[in-house]
Amino acid sequence: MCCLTAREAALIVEIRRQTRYIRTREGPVKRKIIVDTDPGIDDALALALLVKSPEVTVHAVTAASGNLPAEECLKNIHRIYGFLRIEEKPLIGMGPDWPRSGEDARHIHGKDGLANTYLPVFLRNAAQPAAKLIASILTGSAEPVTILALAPLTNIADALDRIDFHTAKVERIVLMGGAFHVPGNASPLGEFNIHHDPEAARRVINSPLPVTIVPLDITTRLVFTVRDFDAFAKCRRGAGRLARNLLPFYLQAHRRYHRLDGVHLHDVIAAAVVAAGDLFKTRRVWCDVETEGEITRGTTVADDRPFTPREPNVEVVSSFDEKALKNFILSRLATD
Ligand SMILES: [Ca+2]
Repeated sequence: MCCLTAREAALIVEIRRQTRYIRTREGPVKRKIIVDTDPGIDDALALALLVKSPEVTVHAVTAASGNLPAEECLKNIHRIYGFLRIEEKPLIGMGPDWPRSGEDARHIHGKDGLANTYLPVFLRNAAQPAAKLIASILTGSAEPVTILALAPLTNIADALDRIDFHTAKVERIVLMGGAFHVPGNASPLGEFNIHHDPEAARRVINSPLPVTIVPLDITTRLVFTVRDFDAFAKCRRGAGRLARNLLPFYLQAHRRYHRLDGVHLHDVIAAAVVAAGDLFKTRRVWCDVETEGEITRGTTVADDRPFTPREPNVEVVSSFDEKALKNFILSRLATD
């Protein structure tokens, strides 16, 4: 540029700046997402998969009470982001710190929620109230936002109470929860996330927003075995190392409590629905949550009658390409 005038050089810099901008604008659109989560081993791997997925931008992560009280889940969010060495942190929120059902899932996820690894908490930034944070993002965002709910729906329901459905920028809510034609994992028919706060689940499912449900019927269809864990054998850091650290404990818990020689990565599959939707098929159905039953409180009911008078109110993931999905998940996680 030594032969150019200052004005010509400035013009070239401006053209290059605009060219970069245009390329960015013309590239694949990144989906902006909020993750509400209660880490949790499968939550941790879902977050790892999302930060390794160029299809999405994790704009905010909020902690919900579920597998552990929200304050401990918040600590685990910081542990996960610290372990993954993610410099660009999302906005962080935390919900009410009291499990409504009084039951946690430390027997599946470990006393610390992360396989008793007690990873260091590298950094803590102040958490905002989850419902308020979610509502402010949905209200103020220029582009549509996808909510990925990986925990009991307390925070999401409270956030929906704070927004105007006509103006809020919600692309859809993808929630891991419910069991329609398989046994529950928190009661005979109840799936943990719905069973933990049935009233919140009912409010979300019956909201006018688009809701996609990823039920146990789907997440238990894909089993990851020790042989699959070989994909992480050479990972020394990052997502693959996190998987190596967490999965042996998770496997033992599945052997002990589910009589399964492998693991179900429920929340990872829900994350894949957001990052790689082409791998899944869905069906429209009417669904609601039982909040009264003596034995069935916290269960999801779908009206699958061929001539039901009810209008569908949700989309339920109904099938997926098993081989492609497993390859997608393992390849995204098996990275440093
Ligand atoms: Ca979870």
